[in-house]
Order: sequence, then C-alpha cells, then structure tokens
Amino acid sequence: MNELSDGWFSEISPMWDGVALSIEIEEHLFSWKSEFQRIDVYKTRTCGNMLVLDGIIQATELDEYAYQEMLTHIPMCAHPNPERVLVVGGGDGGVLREIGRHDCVKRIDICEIDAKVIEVSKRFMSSMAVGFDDSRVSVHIADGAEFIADRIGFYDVIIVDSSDPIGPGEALFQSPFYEKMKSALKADGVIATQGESFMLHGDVVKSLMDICGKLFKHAAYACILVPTYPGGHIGTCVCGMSRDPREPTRKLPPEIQKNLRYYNSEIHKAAFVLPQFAKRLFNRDK
Ligand code: SPD
Repeated sequence: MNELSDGWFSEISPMWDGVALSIEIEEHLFSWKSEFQRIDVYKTRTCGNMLVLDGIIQATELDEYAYQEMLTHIPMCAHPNPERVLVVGGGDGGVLREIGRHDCVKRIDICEIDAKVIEVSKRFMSSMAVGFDDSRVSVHIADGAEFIADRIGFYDVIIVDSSDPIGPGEALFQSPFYEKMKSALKADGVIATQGESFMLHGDVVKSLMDICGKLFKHAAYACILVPTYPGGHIGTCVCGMSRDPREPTRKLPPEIQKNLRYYNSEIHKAAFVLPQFAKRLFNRDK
C-alpha cells in the first residue's frame, strides 16, 4: 500500500502495523526534505489543512484543538501559578497558542529542532502558528535535551509536544531526557509529554510510565480523543514532585474557558481514569 493513492493519504507506520488511517486529500500543498525529516502539508476534503512529518499526521485543522488544549491546560492548571514555561518540539505553534491564554505566564521558551516546521506552519497552519505572535515567546532552534541541560530549577511547566519515537523524537522518550527535565523543573513544577496510545503502543507507554514513576513522586497518564491520530486517541504522561497533577489546582476563568473546545476541569480529572488493562499495564490495578 502506498502513502498516496487515488486521492487518499494513508498513514502507514510499523508503530501501528497492519492498520492505517486514510484521509481524502484535495491538494498536496507542500513537500520538503529538511535536515531532520520530510515535511508535507495537504489540503484535505473534510479535515482542513493537515501537517505530516515523515508520513505521520501531526495535526489537522479539524481536531488539533483536542490534543493541544489537553497537553497544555492539564499541566498549566495542575500548577497554581505557572510563570516560566518551556515547550520542547511543538513547532506548529498550537501548544504556544494555548499557553498564551494564561495571563500568569511571564516567559515562554520553545525549543524546536527543525526551523522548517515553524516556517511551514506559519505559512499553512496559521490557526496554530498564531501562538508564535505572543511577545512572551522566545524561539530556540536546538536539540531539546541539549537545551535543558544547563537550565537547572528554572521552569514551572515543561510541555513536550513531540512526534513519535521513530525519527528526531526518539531521544524524547528515553530516561536521560526525563532526568534532564526533572533537573530543569522548579521543585513544584509539572511536566506533560506526548504519551502515545495505550491501546496501540502499550510497550512505549509502559516504558514512559516506568521512567516517570521512578523519577517523579507523581506520574499519571491521561487519554485524549483525537479522531485523526492512530486509534482515534493519544495520551499525555503528566508528572510532578509536589502535587498530584490529576487534580486541577485552578479553574480557568470564564473568559478563557469560553474559547476552549475540549479542556475543562471535569475532563482534566476524568482523562486520568484508566481502563482495567491500562491499570494492569502500569501496575496500578490494586
Ligand atoms: N502519532 C503522531 C503524534 C503527534 C504528536 N505531536 C503532534 C504535534 C501537534 N502539535
């Protein structure tokens, strides 16, 4: 089976062997091989513009809000007063857009390895890339693990919006990176990372949860519904030392909440409720 056939794009990967989501496309708007990966943008028939890295869907204009809101507002609302925030990856700007809704934030660093992703998102995915317009944002084109190495006890919240662990995102799923993130956090800081699917990639999610469980007092997995990700869902692994991130410490003010489409305080808590197989997978079935 080919990635492009008869006007349909199919997302094929060994990470979901024998299963592929197909999306009907109207136009192949852009294709580029950067130093790190192949970047494609399609105009789809029903999902708006779609950003694809190395053949894997990163975001469609139809449903990107679900992932970006949850990956952002869960750690941001688990923290009582996040002022310094770091995004690793996230070159499309969607997570920046969501962080920017929080008035308490004073500084937002984004460390994206591939400058071309930012450039392409600004051109074709403007409803997400609007996040770069916030004056609190500083952009760093660098490797995330190297960037955080010398920032000790600096951030209130770190959000890792990575691609899958095949390709440039691989190191972001391994223990040394989590150790560095822990060092870069303040004592009461919170981390949220792209946590993959507990149904399709149990081994990857278990390994992440094991790494986090050893390093942090609190480590929990929240599920997010996203129709255009494999299996229709994805997760985020949320960790901290001083408080349980499953409980929001702040409710978003009505003027922010009214502009969101997925996140609210109820789904913050509910997203962490695990099905039995996942409790077993994470050894939390007691
Ligand atoms: N299987 C693809 C997971 C992609 C997660 N990152 C998406 C980036 C959107 N900001």
